[in-house]
Amino acid sequence: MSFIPYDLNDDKLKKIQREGLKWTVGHAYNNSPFYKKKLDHANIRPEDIRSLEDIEHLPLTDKNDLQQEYPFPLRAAPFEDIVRIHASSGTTGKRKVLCYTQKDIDVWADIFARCYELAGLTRKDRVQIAVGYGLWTAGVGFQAGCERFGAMAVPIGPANAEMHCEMMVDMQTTVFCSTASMALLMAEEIHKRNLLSSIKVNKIILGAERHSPSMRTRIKELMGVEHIFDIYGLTELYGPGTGLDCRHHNGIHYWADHFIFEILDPETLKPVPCGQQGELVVTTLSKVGSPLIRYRTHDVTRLFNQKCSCGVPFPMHDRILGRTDDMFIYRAVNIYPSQIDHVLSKVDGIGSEFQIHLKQRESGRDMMLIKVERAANTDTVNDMHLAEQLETEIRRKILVRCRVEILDHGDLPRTQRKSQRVFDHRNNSTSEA
Ligand code: DLL
Repeated sequence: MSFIPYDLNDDKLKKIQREGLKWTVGHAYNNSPFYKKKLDHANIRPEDIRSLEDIEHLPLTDKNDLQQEYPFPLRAAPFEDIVRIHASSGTTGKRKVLCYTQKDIDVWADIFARCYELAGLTRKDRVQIAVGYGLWTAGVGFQAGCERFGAMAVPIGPANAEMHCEMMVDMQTTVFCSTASMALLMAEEIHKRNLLSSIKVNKIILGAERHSPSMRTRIKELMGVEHIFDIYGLTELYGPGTGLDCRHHNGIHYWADHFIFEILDPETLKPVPCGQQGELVVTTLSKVGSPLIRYRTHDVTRLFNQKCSCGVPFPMHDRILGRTDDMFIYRAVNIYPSQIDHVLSKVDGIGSEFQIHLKQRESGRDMMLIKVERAANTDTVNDMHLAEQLETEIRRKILVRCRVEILDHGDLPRTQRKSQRVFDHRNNSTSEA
């Protein structure tokens, strides 16, 4: 049995999207006071949406809308039909709470099962789930998808490394699912404990945060796995499982029969040509509890128009390259942490972990300190040279001066959740930029 509809073609997909878009706008207009107000304000009635191109007339929705409409923003179904809520913490303000009907939960499990199928799992696989359960969508998403797919879930959550190692050996886990940070933590732990010959993990599925190629390489080396799959998702759009890269790793296939992905220029909010990077904006096609109409994810990526040789009839987007809102301004230059990461990952002799600290000198001038780990099993003799090399590269590529401090491998904290990369100590605030 396949969860991926291999007989889908472009015409069929377009038809599903057109019908789904019309349904969503009508459903939202008739059942959600929030959307009715928004659409009325934009002078749009559901019957105005006739083709896929009409999506551009629809107003955008943003995280502020969700926070202002707390506690049940976007709700478009009666409470007796809502069977669950999930929430994700906004960095500022109230949590974003999303409502799920039973149909939403079922669709989510089905599309998540497609992710496991695309990653090449079989029902004999044993899937160790190391992401959080509870209000966060992560744990329950991975688990429901696993059960729907028919593999065996080992639902541990973000427990300590000791317990994960023990269960990995005893259960003979074959697939490990976590955030990118947790995968690194576990890979290093397995290496430290010399457990490689006692474990059977052959695939890792990771997501929830941006991670660099060097981080993936390090995890692969230490865990001895052939494939690491990148899974994308966000609470507002069911949770994890909206797409995954196949074994060719050319991009993330996303389930375009359940949502439309657009890429907009974050400044002009106009669509960019296919292949150009911009902000991902999502519209759901069948979500009942909390439908999304042109919801701004603030994630930066691009859409690809080439087909993948894996034969999956779904389009692809690039890995998430960063977030429009994690940009910080340093000495009048706009910088994304991913730009720093990109420069670091081109230099030999350093590890994948880094932190960016922004401070203000007494003179009032900003300064940036980048803490980066030396590669594993390398010695300190090159530290000064490495730091100078990195400072020069950053000045050349990002056009700012900074100071680089080289730390021992393993000195930066490892987390089971998402790693914080930017520490802004200016104006006495330590915040994640
Ligand atoms: O992080 C859902 C998830 C859990 C996805 C586990 C994958 C694995 P939120 O907490 O709502 O939901 O955060 C969503 O995380 O907008 C991205 O900025 C980031 N993100 C999620 N997946 C990836 C990924 C979950 N594969 C936010 N690569 C999103 C890069 C990702 N960033």
